Amino acid sequence: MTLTRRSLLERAGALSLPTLLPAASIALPLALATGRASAQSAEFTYKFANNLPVTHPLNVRAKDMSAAILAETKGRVDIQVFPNNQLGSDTDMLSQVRSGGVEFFTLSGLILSTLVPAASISGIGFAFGDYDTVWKALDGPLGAHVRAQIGKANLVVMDNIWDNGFRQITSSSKPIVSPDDLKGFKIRVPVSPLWTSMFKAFDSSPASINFNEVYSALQTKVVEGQENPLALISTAKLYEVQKYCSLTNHMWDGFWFLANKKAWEKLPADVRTIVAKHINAAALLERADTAALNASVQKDLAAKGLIFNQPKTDEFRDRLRKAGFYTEWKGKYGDEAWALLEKASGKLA
Ligand code: X2X
Repeated sequence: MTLTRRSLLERAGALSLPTLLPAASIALPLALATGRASAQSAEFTYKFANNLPVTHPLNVRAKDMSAAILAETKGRVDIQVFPNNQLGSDTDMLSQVRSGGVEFFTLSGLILSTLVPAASISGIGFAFGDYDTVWKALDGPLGAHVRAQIGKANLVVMDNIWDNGFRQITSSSKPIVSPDDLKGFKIRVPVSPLWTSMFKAFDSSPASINFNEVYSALQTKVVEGQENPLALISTAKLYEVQKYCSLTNHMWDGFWFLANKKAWEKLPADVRTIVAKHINAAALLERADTAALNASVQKDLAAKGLIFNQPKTDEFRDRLRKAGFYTEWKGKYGDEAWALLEKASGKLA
């Protein structure tokens, strides 16, 4: 039983290691193979942990980024990438980046909102219709507002947010065609008050589950469905345990690149400049890769058996409005932050 579950999870790249294991004891054998001499000799050997499969554009670009940083710092900074929740769930990794157990971590603003409430604002349902609007807001005043709040929580955040994408709803039980199909629907959501609130507004039964447990939760039918961008439904092989995919585009999601403050400040100023430059440049490349993958992978997923439908997304947005979702969250973020959002999104509440 244990072995079967374990092997299935490993296949999905969803294996979570016991979180009680000290990170250091599992760090070396699991480090993403970088194809270069690991820098025993580096002055600063830092860990970058994340929740995504090794084949996701974020990890592909992170690997190149790490090599570029090692080269330009002349071997002084070695950033070892730990993909796929190898160092724990998002909840664990958030603790670790705060304590210094890992030096770098990418996290959805919505999950970060458990620490920095303002950070979930970019995930408000149907706020952004396209990527141009997303980047204008997140590279502009809305992003600056969120980054300032993250800074107040004693974390360092890089300027450019990385892309996860526009999220779609998958299901093993039935296609989601109209908002009524979400009534009572058992759906996994990431650990975040905004996500839970949004699906409660649809009268669903949302369950907060970290990403490292999603494949098995779907497989064992603890939940009927989940929602994620196509790039992740593909790279995390969620199509193996889901039948339907509804192109709701109900929200955009991205990852802030966080650093432990002490570890960051330990780097000499000129080294920090080099490291930040490469991280931010990699973010822009990753955005392009992820958008391209999200746009192109549907055919491949359909060939693997996922059945797609295109619902009328306005109906879903109207349902949120009627449920008072936008008014409630406007109240939580405050008028000033909400105005920054609506400047990009147009009127929501
Ligand atoms: O947990 C998820 O669903 C994921 C991978 O999309 C996030 O990190 C929010």
